[in-house]
Amino acid sequence: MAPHLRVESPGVRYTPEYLEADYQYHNTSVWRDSKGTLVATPTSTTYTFRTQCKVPKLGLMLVGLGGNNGTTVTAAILANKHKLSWNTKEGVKTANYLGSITQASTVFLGNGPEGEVYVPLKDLLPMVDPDDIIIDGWDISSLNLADAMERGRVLDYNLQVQLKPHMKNIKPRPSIYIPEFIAANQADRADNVLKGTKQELVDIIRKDIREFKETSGVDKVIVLWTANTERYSEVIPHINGTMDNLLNSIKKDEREISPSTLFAVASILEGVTYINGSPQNTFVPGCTELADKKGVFIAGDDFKSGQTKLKSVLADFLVSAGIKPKSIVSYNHLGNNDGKNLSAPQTFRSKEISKSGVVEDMVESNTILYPDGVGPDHTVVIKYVPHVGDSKRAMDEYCSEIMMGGSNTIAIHNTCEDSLLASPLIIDLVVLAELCERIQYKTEHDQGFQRFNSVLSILSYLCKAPLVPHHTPVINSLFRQRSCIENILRACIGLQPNNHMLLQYKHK
Ligand code: NAI
Ligand code: DG6
Repeated sequence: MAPHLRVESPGVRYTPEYLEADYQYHNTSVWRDSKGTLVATPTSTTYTFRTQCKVPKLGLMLVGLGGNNGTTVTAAILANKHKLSWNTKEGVKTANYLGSITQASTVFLGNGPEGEVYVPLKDLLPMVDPDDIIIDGWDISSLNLADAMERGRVLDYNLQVQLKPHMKNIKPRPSIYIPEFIAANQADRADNVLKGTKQELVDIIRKDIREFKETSGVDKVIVLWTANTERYSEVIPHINGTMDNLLNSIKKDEREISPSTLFAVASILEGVTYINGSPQNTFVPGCTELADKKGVFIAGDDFKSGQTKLKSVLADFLVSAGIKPKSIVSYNHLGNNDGKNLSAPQTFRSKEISKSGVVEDMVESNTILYPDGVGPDHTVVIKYVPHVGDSKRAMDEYCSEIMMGGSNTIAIHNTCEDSLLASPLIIDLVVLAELCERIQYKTEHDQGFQRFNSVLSILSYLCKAPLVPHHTPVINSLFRQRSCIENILRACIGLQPNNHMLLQYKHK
């Protein structure tokens, strides 16, 4: 924790190694009695959270290192690390981490003589400083990172000039390339590919991870997929339905196993957290079982960075206000390589699924508006227009039914500088996933401490299609997702969630 924040409570204990906190988890159990009446019963469970305070030296291996997101997040970390500033036509710009909740957002801590006190989210618990992250990774394109940054056309020229010396010697490792899983138009950049059976490829990726860890001197590694969107893998029980079947299928060089699943398997077998920033179903059932059995974290899917992030706010606002969205049309065009790859039907379908699913939980939450559970008409359109490059244009229309037969239309134009919105999310995914690796908990019923579930649903805020453990609801509401992060971090320091009731002011 930051030196200027201390929790004084009988249930919070600071030791040189740990921050340990007792926490009363209050919940409400709801069931229906024989007459069909809903019965709500308050429950309370005592948890103890224990967080290792020593922040490790972290290595981040990006799959798709040479892409717009890969080069941009690398550039951002280096620019912040070296405290770079650069001239633009709007004046001097300075490196920052805007868009990152861990680096640029605050949380309401409590109130006192100074009134309401807000602190940086990163001050709640010891977290990795992104400036210190060492980056490596793979790409099917051999371009070094300075040239790849230039190819991406994301960052100001004067910044690129300063970064080139720091990036020109970063060369992506050769990667796994199976053309059928991405658009055919990606073939012209695939000059850096590995050859071999699927088992041999997994073994090479595992060796790469070990070699990076040894040569870089990092204490731990996280692998994150920010490579192209793949088509969905067919889930075939005897191929990928169980851990054993998946591992055997890899040994037998089965066709229906994607590069992203091979990277996930390699990472899990190396004991390193694997995060999926794209929409494809990397985590086939066998993969999630492997992660569970190995006790390795996985998270995803698909960074929630712009148009869909706004949708997860607007849909929540409308439905929770008792206003009934009847149609949502999300159109966007973009001109980067992501857009080029998404111009193929099979890869577009992966993205269409992740961009469409984000309103389902909100529709299900309100049976007054949607008694039959049928939500609004919902259409997603993505067009590839090279001219606009990484500056994605998103245009949305929300048509809703309001009181007494009225209607309301919200039309939005949202220019999303895609990689500059996704890069801070990559940082948050990695910083929070690493923090979760240092947290253990036990309840009053448990003998010993345990880690979180291998599926890190706490990272849902950062994902369009949150991966959650079995029997756990998918929450897409951005407010609820952020509250989950805040409240788990507060629990780790023995603080209750903010209830926003302001009772302390009611009796003055
Ligand atoms: P990009 O096309 O610029 O970068 C992808 C990189 O992956 C390319 O350099 C490509 O050569 C490489 N690649 C493709 N297959 C590979 C493989 N098997 N192994 C290693 N490298 C491989 O795309 P961008 O804009 O960086 O986006 C990356 C991913 O993030 C895409 O799947 C995109 O849909 C997803 N995403 C992007 C968001 C954003 O930019 N705001 C938000 C949400 C998701
Ligand atoms: C087309 O929408 C390109 C996609 O990669 C998106 O830009 C990306 O997934 C971000 O999506 P959103 O809807 O969160 O802005």
